[in-house]
Amino acid sequence: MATILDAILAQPPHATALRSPSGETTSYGELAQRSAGVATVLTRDHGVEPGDRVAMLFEPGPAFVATLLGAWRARATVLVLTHLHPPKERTMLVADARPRVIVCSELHEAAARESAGAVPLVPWRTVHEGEAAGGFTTKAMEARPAAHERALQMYTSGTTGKPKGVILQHGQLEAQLAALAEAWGMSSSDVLVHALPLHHIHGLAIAMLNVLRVGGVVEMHAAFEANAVLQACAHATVFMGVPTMVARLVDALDAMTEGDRVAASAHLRAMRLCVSGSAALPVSLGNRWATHTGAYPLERFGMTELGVALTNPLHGERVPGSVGRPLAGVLARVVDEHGAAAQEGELLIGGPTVFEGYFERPEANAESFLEIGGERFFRTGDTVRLDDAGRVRILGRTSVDILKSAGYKLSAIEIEEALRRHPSVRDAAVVGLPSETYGQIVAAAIIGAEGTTPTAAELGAFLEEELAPYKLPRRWLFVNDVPRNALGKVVKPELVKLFR
Ligand code: MLC
Ligand code: AMP
Repeated sequence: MATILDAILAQPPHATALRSPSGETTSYGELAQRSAGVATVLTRDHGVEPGDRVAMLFEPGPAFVATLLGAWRARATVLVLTHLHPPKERTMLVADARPRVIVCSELHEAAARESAGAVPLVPWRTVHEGEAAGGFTTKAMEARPAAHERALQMYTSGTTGKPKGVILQHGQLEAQLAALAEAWGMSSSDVLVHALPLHHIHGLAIAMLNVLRVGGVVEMHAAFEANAVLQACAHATVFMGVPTMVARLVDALDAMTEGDRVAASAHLRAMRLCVSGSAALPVSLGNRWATHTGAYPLERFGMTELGVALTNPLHGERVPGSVGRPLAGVLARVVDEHGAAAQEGELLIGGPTVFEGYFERPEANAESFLEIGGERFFRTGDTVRLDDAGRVRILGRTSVDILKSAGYKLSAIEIEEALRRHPSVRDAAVVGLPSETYGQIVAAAIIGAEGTTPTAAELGAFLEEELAPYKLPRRWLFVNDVPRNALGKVVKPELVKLFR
């Protein structure tokens, strides 16, 4: 089986792979050349062996992609770090993954150094110097990972305080992207406007690698900015985003002058595909988008552990509020609490797109998989309803401790544990409040330690050092106690009501 790396290296060398918003381009040939340099430096100068993990910290752009491909040419597993994390969070991921090296851009060298501990740093400029020094080794030019080798280790929040490393093998990634390419008609004529973060599967694989795999062009934005994205849509065929981005784009369209709006709408109508995923798309928002663009967004369901599993059709009826049907090769089952087939219950996914397992988490792995009819199924933790036509509607999560805010999956437990580390906090309970724009907004109820009067500003400033900005509570409540059941466990649905 060919891998995503084989597919990208097989593209015509002169074809454009990447474009910046200001129009600088990088060809597939340049990516091939640069990635061979990265592989040479990693294997020859830093002793990277097949199966090692390689971490990377870059801004979006050609060096990011060349490093990813170069690490794969060295047959390493890639862990993408982000500047959005505070040093503590990055350090925790590095400690968990124990990479052989961290490759970093000049911009993020100081941040990478701060999180590296004893792990050697490979600054991007030394990759240039190393390339120039010795030329490419045959090993770096010719080595290719096999389907069963590990491609990515991506971190996702769970129902424990610590994020888990999701291991995706090359074959699993290829199965995900091949099924997507077929369902969404991806081709080398596609030009993607890309403004998603790259440390999650949506931005990294579902959007960027999906287009590079078929030889299309990815226009990489450093961050999401609604007007810049709308402008870029004038010369693109595809946009993929989370519902919060769809909301920001629609707000920006509404705020335009009539003339600008007519022009922007015309560009959006000319695009062949706009995808919304990572969280539920409110139907009212999908309809606002359709009014401006002439088409309801194509909504699909995915997970770090699976890539995209279910999708509405490219052509044919897109049912608002539904995430559609399984992609080709994806096995979907719905089971009740006893594991029996049901119309409503937990969604299970099996087949070749399902990840290998969580990195060094035997307990989580034992709990997460079920065997049905000799097939391995992953328990998604999503409660769904199946309609008579085989379409799936997502009803919510099986655990109240998993939140989705702006498309990011968050663990209430992780945020509570961080809050409890503050000396003025005796206890904390975190819930998600419903929001049209963000899906859920993080809210924290705080029980202060004896003799203290913690404030939102003080706790917010403390948490900024502990957690990524998108995990920080936006609403606070200072209370003597929170609703609890007879066993003393917090009753979170009751707590949500206190924030109204
Ligand atoms: C931002 N704001 C929020 C918020 N995020 N308010 C409440 N809740 C949140 N989560 C507010 C800020 O307080 C600020 O308000 C304003 O929005 C701008 O803040 P920002 O920090 O500049 O936000 P921005 O960078 O614009 O972030 C929004 C975003 C970002 C949508 C671009 O959240 C994002 O990139 N999300 C994508 C996450 C993602 O890729 N998930 C995929 C996971 S994989 P004020 O008042 O100060 O202006 C997965 C699998 C699958 O799920 O299926 O795809
Ligand atoms: P993550 O762990 O960040 O990959 O998030 C995966 C989770 O995002 C899924 O388990 C769902 O809860 C949620 N999700 C993804 N796409 C959708 C969607 N279209 N509708 C509702 N929830 C979604």
